[in-house]
Amino acid sequence: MTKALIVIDVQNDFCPGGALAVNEGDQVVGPINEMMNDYPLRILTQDWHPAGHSSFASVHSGKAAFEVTQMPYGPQVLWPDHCVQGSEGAAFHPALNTDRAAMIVRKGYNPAIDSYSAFFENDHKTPTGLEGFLRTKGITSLMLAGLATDFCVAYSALDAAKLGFDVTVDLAACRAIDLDGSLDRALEQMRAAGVTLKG
Ligand code: VGL
Ligand code: ZN
Repeated sequence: MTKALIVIDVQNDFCPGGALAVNEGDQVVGPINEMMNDYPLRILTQDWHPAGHSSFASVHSGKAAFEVTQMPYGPQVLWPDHCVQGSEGAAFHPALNTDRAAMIVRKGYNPAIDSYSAFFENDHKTPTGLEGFLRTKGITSLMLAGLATDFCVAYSALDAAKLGFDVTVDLAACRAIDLDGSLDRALEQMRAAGVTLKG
């Protein structure tokens, strides 16, 4: 078994003071830096939207942040503007150890489609390329941590399980947005998909 650590979206905008702050989001940095010692291969993901991205409430007239709208690929939560390419908010948390990463997967750069998962855009079809990277490296087992438990971490874990990887999410190294019960739903979906929930 060859294992890899996938660190999801530990970026300033998801930490306290950021544009889409997750409660205690910065608390994941310490545990994640520690976990890096236990995995020979480490991958970071970075939410990376162009200005005016279609997931931003600001581009949908009459819609407020955290409302849901219909997109061609299904329902989409509308977010405050966040993780705009090159902005300080899109940068990794300054205390995250990024030096040890083998790969950084950027996602959400297609203006028309959001991308929560590290593997596929929200159409569930367009690949990011991460699967190919992991397979060519012989990786079969994944540990996931980061932000946010109920969106990007959960979507990544569910796709990884569907692709046949052995998947664990370390909940002590994750924090959630928790919108209208989204955390409980995500935990239930991950359990049902055979994802191991640790902590
Ligand atoms: C995320 C909402 C919008 C996440 C990213 O990283 O969980 N959530 N973009
Ligand atoms: Zn985003």
